Amino acid sequence: MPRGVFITLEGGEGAGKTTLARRLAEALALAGQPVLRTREPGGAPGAEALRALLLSGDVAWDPVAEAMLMFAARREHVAKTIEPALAAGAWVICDRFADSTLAYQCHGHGLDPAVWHGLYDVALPGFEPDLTLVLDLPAEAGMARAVARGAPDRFERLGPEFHARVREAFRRIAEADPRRCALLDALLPPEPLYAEAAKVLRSRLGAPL
Ligand code: T5A
Repeated sequence: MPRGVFITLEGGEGAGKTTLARRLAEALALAGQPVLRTREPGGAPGAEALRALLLSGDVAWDPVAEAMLMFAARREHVAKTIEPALAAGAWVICDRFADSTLAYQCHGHGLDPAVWHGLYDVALPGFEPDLTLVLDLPAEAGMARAVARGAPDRFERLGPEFHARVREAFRRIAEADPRRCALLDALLPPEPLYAEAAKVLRSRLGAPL
């Protein structure tokens, strides 16, 4: 059984990761490829429990503690969900992964990137995505989508400068690792954005799309 492929989708709030992940998973499944769609934080029972703690908004986490919890959830997710699926030959499409911790906790909230590197080495030694699609969207467009969905609260709580820093961080992550990452214009409507993503999956991974 050939090992599966691990694809992550990254980007700011409302960039369209969930919409694109769903579309890619449907297309791969239609082509006969076993596929698993999952998300972070979460994706395994323990990791979902940590997601509730992290995103409930009741605790103003210390940045190091928050990053540790993100990586604890991630380790649980990889061990219980992602690795078994890859071993069974599935293609795994994951909505956010470790780049989100670098962009949000480090570049957004000011955590020292050395902490991120240290936690990564402990939690996921030698493990990384085969491909990361980085959805690039101006912060104002993300805000407009949040308003259109009637849920601007979290977006507004963090502020426009925070989202601008996160966007810049994702752009730099993609630029620094072009072998793993592809930067996509998330201003594109859903179907053209899917077409761009499918092109990347075909050319880099031989996807049957
Ligand atoms: N977080 C997460 C950290 O701080 N550190 C970490 O390490 C991790 C893993 C996750 C939160 O946790 C933080 C980041 C986040 O703040 P979440 O609820 O999972 O929270 O939030 P997001 O991942 O940001 O999910 P969103 O739903 O906000 O955004 P998506 O998934 O990027 O966007 P999507 O597909 O839901 O679409 C949003 C809206 O835009 C429309 C959709 O219809 C929807 O209304 N849309 C488009 N409109 C126009 N063109 C397109 N191409 C569109 N695609 C979607």
